[in-house]
Amino acid sequence: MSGQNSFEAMQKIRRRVRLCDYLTVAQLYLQDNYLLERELTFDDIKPRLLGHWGTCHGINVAYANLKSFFRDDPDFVFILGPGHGFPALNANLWVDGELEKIDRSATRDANGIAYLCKRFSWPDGFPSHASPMTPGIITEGGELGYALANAYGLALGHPEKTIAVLIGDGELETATALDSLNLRNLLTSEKNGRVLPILHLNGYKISAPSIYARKSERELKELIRGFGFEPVWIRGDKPEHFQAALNEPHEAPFYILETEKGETGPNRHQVAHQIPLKNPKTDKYELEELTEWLKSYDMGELFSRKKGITL
Ligand SMILES: Cc1ncc(C[n+]2csc(CCOP(=O)(O)OP(=O)(O)O)c2C)c(N)n1
Repeated sequence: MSGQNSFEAMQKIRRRVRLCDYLTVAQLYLQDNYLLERELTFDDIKPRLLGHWGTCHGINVAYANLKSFFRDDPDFVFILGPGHGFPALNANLWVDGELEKIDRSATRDANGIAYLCKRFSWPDGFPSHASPMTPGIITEGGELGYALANAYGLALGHPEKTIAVLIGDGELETATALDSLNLRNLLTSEKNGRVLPILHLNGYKISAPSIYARKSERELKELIRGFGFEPVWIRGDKPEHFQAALNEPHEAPFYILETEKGETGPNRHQVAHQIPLKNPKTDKYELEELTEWLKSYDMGELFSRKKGITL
């Protein structure tokens, strides 16, 4: 159950994040030509763009790093607070074959990619937020605040479990999430599992500055210490930093994953909470930007019709 710090392991995490970032963008925008096998046209773009991009890269980073570190632990659980980042979660579940287990059309091949992308935010398809249709989801992911409480609930009486929980910095402004930090005091017994909170400090709640991102590093760390945790800062999306943080021995760690909202996407000067390019169906410059954005992940190196996924 320990992390593998080899160069290959880090490359694998990076490649998985790139693959899931690509699939996230493809779900948000594409209704055809999912692998960019010909030039992207207006017809390839969905008529109604509905979903959340801003939080997704951070989710993909957290998922890939945790998956790599806890890969041998059958009792490891990941809880996602920002359920609006559903295309990222769905991409990861598709990559792992979890989606296919409950939905036979979600095969890990080109047909499955078409199915995943076309049906995201589509009538009778996947909703735009995590929902009980999603493997492993027990509550609707549209309402922020309950992730940490759910994590402690799951840990109760389950000493074998390790539960990592990603909490948005906007989410931590809800009374429910903030007060759930006190639950640590109730679960110190060895009869319970371990909860690993990860604050996703991407700076914004929708597109306004989050309170926690405007505190100084020292003030935020003091706040976290006040709840009895040891703050462990993870700067940026480099797997080396994430894996090093997971490898540090701490009694009660509270990870702070600092990313830039909308990272790896366009329009980085604006805060891209939902759809960063709004008109690629009608604006040829935006279509070009979307093409460049999708190409930046070099999907051809990560997936081919013949070989499938190569991580
Ligand atoms: C209880 C609740 N209040 C408000 C909302 C509306 N809402 C959706 S996303 C969001 C911002 C979330 O910010 P954050 O937790 O920082 O996530 P991220 O920035 O990573 O998207 C808000 C306020 C909600 N979903 N649930």
